[in-house]
Amino acid sequence: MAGKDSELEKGLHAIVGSFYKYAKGPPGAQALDQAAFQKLLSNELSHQLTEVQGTEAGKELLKSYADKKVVSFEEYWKLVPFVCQTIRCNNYSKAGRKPAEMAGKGSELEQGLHAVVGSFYKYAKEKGGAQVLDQAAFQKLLNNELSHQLTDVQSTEAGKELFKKLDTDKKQLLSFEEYWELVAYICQTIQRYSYSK
Ligand SMILES: [Ca+2]
Repeated sequence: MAGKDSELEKGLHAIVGSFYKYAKGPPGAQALDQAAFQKLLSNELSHQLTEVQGTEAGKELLKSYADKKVVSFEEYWKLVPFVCQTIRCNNYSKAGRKPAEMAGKGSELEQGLHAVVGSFYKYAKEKGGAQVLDQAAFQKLLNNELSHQLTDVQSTEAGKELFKKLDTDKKQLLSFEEYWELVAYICQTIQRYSYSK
């Protein structure tokens, strides 16, 4: 598959990679201690999580996500949707800022998170008061944004199968939450193949 990775593909790699950039420990059990977690917040999330840039606030945030004193990948993964939720509220709700205001700003991780959220809204249409993807829009997203990452679902038939799998409420439409399952699946795959050895 020729060509460069899409913003979405780069973003998915940045989300996984940003954890491993700061994590320490034996392969398969890397985690962020408090200092590493604080570095990640300060270096990679300074535009997005402005209120946790102080050490005390960072410590509180760590406590709310970490089971022990360190943040595992699984726990980091719970923080990611929280940040995406703030992006959705700030940039894609009717009262929110325009997405363009963030363009070009931020770390690779922040731009990646914006790409993950923005890619959904790029193809979504409003139906019944919510933004959703129908099958045709989803196929476009797969073909235009995920052609390097999901090579096996580039045909319409395979895309339809994936759509069915993700459409858990069987309404023939994908909500952001259903799209999120795909994001999680791709990030797990990236983690397994690129970082678990
Ligand atoms: Ca659905």
